[in-house]
Amino acid sequence: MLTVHHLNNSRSHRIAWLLEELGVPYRIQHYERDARTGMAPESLKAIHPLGKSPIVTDDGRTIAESGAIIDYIIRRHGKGRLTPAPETDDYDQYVHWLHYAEGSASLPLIMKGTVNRLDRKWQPLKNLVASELHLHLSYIDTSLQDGPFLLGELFTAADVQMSFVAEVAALLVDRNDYPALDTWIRLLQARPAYRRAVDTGGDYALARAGD
Ligand SMILES: N[C@@H](CCC(=O)N[C@@H](CS)C(=O)NCC(=O)O)C(=O)O
Repeated sequence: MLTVHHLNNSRSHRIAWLLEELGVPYRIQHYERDARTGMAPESLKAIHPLGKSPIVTDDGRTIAESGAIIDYIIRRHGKGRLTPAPETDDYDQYVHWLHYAEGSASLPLIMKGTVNRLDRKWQPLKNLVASELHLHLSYIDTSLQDGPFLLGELFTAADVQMSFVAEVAALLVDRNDYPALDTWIRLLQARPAYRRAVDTGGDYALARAGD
């Protein structure tokens, strides 16, 4: 059976949620962040050398990196669900969002959390990060204008992958400044499969961010 190596309050929530959406059986192996540093325990490095969450193991395979994991689950277990057909233009957009989430959108979010702690002499860097963050959140917000999902009427695994960006953003900016993004993430969080993943994964503080 597929195992989700799940760190509390982390990106791996998305993987449990996707599996719940698909009705694919899985089990969760829980890992706890260090209370002081927030880092994953060393035991996760025994599963994959990077020791970051999420990781899945399945039928002798070990897959790390959330976009790659989502692609793996959709290809091997999805039976054509939650993805556009590969020959369509929608599929090109779907792949864009799968990569964009961690390849581009996450960086200003991580930077913002870090530079917030720096003193005033770092103001030029803080301004740059704030401007980049606004660029990305505005882009996502505009892309959702015709919603309700990233691909319009079609809910896909790209919404699952991108959800983490909106949830972290709620900790760093006023989500009311990005109304389409705010409506979208509330819609996603209300899905029964999302709620079931919170139940199986344990406390997920980001599910409450923005309330
Ligand atoms: N781009 C990676 C990021 C993985 C990542 O940094 N995961 C965080 C959890 S959200 C983690 O494991 N943090 C604990 C640590 O770095 O020790 C992905 O999408 O899988």
